[in-house]
Amino acid sequence: MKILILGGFLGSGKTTVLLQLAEELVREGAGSSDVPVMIIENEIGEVGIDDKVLKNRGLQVKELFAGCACCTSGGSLIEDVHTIARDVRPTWLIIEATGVAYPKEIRNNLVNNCNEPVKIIAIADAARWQRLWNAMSQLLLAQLDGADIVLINKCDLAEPKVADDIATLIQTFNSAAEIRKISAASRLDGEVWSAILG
Ligand SMILES: Nc1nc2c(ncn2[C@@H]2O[C@H](COP(=O)(O)OP(=O)(O)OP(=O)(O)O)[C@@H](O)[C@H]2O)c(=O)[nH]1
Ligand SMILES: [Mg+2]
Repeated sequence: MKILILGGFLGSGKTTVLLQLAEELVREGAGSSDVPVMIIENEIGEVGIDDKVLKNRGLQVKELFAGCACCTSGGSLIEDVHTIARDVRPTWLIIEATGVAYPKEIRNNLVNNCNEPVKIIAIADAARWQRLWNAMSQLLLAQLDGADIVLINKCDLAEPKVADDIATLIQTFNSAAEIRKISAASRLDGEVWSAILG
């Protein structure tokens, strides 16, 4: 079971990416008897996953609404991950972090408590980057810290130069991260999936 943590500031596009990613994984896993993907949402209530949308397209996605999988204590998250690993063992487990979580801490919790590979996909919001940067640069950077992939999202709403500058800044901060400029509102191309899943 491979674990992906989807992190990034409130409203950056985590759920939008997640929906496309889940569909992609289901498509890839078609024909296999394994459950291709399970999803843990950090928040109950305003969850954007529309199970019916996916199922109406003939896709099977199991969902688990884990409630508050707090990134600092991590207790209920770890329990849920253990349960999923034991009872379902999907090929992929995707965890959408809350918009104020630190994905690196979630990964540390998982790595210390579960024996599964964990990757962080962090999403940056190109449309609101400058405004957020002016108000809370530390939080933005902390949310990108340790990310394996950074998706600079909403590039349809930003000047190309703005997206390039964000990419440069993030690469300086996190030199190991693979960075992709995307617009999750449109269909993402195969290269982005290869970067995430490869
Ligand atoms: N124009 C544009 N809008 C986008 C894009 N990606 C996401 N959005 C919109 O941005 C809003 C927030 O997207 P979500 O996917 O819900 O963001 P989130 O990070 O899951 O939000 P929280 O879970 O509340 O933190 C929604 O209205 C999306 O439709 C994009 O690439 N371009
Ligand atoms: Mg969301």
